[in-house]
Amino acid sequence: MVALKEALARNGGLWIGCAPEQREAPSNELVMHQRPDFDIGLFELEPPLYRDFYLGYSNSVLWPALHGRVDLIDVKPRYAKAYRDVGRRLARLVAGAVNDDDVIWVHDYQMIPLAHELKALGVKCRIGFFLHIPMPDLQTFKAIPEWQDLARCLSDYDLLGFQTRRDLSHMINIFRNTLRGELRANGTMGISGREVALGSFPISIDVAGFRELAASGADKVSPPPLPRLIGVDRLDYSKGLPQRLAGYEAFLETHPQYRSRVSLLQIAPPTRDDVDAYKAIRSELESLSGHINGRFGTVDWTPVQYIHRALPRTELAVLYRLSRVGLVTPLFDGMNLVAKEFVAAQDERDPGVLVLSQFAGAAEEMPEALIINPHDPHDIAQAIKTALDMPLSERMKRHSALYAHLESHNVTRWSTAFLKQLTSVERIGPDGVAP
Ligand code: ADQ
Repeated sequence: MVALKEALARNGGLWIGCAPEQREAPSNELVMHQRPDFDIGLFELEPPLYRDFYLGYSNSVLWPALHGRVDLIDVKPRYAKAYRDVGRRLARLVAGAVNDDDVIWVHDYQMIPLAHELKALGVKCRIGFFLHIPMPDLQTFKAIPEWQDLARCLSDYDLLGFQTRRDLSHMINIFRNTLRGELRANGTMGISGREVALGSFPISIDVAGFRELAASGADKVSPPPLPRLIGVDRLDYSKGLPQRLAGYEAFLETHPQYRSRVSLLQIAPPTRDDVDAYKAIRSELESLSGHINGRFGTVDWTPVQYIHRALPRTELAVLYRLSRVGLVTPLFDGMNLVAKEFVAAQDERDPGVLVLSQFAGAAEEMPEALIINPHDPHDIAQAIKTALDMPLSERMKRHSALYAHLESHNVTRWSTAFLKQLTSVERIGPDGVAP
């Protein structure tokens, strides 16, 4: 979160986050770390509470539900309780660290109840929330047993930010139907006697910085022997990895002239390994890449190279730059920064082509990518073929349009736009009147 760190360093402020390690006897205070640019305050949780809050409610209920995978929701009353307990506990710690004229920017689905709990403690700051992952439609949202509580907690923020217009319209519909929210002409909603501002704020990257990282690193590396397709994703079921491999298999099957002429590099570091659904995706991917290599590979050619770990950023930037095709095929994704990194990393004199899922938030902003349906392997196969055959002039045209958009919509613009709107919201006390 380079942009947030920059914004904090610029304006002064405190970064509050969960401690990387849990303790049997957690501190009842924020554990402060003083730094020259901005201070950090960490909150600690005992291991069972952390498990139920983070692996449980956050990542076995909210993550699958908000990504439309209601079949993967694992409902346990103790998960929901831990989630609310953590919100209450964190609110007490935050309340002791802020003044009324501070603004608080809360990030992501793990922290939805925070504004509600802070306001219950009498905190009068302006509080904004940004959801990094999708907001699904009303019917999907209702699969979360606590959906009404969550909708109410969301309505306690002063400003709600989403990645896309798609997510924003889902939130508006949820508020309309569950809390009788009324949309005003200025885009705010009137809910239970107070005004909630909402907007779409597509997140981005440090575009020029990433381009520079890729360009300077690539000078020291020789290009791969074959045109390379690249995929870079946390190993998560929302990222459409099996579907991507099925698309690549369909491509090799229907275009035998490309066998031994391309390779696919898939980098997928482990994440949330303790959740069952993540163990399943790991073994599925290993077996699919083994299947493709067994079916098409030769003594001299391995069709799929699969790396199951994180790589340093510079190395990643260079790998993107030296790849002919970027494959970003999530089934559902808030934004997907890999799509933006791939474009930023390209050499504009000989750019690679981005193949992008219609269900990634990034697709709203990147129409010059080859947009595909990740559920259709033949669509992916066709896009791979189109990308590999695309003449230089068309690659340059598409890349320059994508790059120009990213350059003018970088991550600093994202954080500045959100904070500007949050600081302009009128401050309203918990009783609904301006203090
Ligand atoms: P993520 O689901 O983590 O983020 P994404 O936006 O693609 O998804 O970001 C992943 C980041 O991790 C990228 O910066 C990528 O470079 C890095 N990464 C992935 N694999 C890596 C590897 N092997 N080694 C090193 N780095 C690796 C959530 C939402 C997204 C949203 C972001 C930001 O799910 O939709 O775009 O937050 O809001």
